[in-house]
Amino acid sequence: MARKPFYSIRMRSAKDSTHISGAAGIHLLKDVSKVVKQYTDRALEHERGRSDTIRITVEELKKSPKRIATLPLSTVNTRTPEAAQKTATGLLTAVGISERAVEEAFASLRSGYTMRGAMLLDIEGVRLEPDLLRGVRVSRMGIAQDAAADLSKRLGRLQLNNNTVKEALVLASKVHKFKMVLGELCISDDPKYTTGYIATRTHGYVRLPRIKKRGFPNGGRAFFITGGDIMNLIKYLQETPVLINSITPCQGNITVKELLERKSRR
Ligand code: WAQ
Ligand code: MG
Repeated sequence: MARKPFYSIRMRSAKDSTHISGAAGIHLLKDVSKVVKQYTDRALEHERGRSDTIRITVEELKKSPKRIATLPLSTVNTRTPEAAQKTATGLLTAVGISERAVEEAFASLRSGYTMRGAMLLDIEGVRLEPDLLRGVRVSRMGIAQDAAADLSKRLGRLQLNNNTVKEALVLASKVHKFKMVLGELCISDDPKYTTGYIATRTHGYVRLPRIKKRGFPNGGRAFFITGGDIMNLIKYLQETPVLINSITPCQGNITVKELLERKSRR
């Protein structure tokens, strides 16, 4: 039983009541104050502006986190927002999500409003989240130290070893462990970060460069959901602690055709 306790650390920050930055992780006691400082610095030095309000929650986990592996990572070298949307649509419809739902998600994510959390859409594109303005924030996920070192090494070979990629992969890996989630679309809210991704259990985490134009300050996430208990899903996303403890392959550029040949692993 002498297992060391873990701590969930979450941060969100705002300026003039507009969301600036958010982050979450699971850490050992010895790293808590270091991480609190890192999160604080991030909120004060963000591309979107210096936060005037920063909320950080540190909480000891009462339950041991569920251990999972990452989704496999790859990149389709899309060159324009239109090409990225077309690729996203091809992959997401391959797992049973309707074209209309994908279109609806793109339209909402490209509108002038950035939500704090993710939208939930059924496969026809009907919005399911109880709070349509806030969305659902995934939290209580992190990566164990050994796995983080392994991931950094693999991403380093692809020149992708940065927090943005690592944190998005951790989040998507937690989300897609829950079988009601069929797919995800993500566009960063950072005006300089123009690479987004889609994720499915079949295709893994697929990066989509130039999904938005440089300088565009809005972004968001959409999770595509199939039948089941929505409140149970939301509880998992927000509350169940999940720790990445192993890394599956990370590769460079891949074609849509190669991805579509991957068999479903549901
Ligand atoms: N739970 C749910 N939704 C979230 C969360 C969360 N914990 N964090 C952010 N979002 C939503 C929110 O609407 C943000 O505006 C939006 O997602 C984008 O968040 O491999 O940086 O943190 O190179 O800006 C993709 C990386 C980066 C692609 C995504 O997202 C790659 C990114 P951001
Ligand atoms: Mg951001």
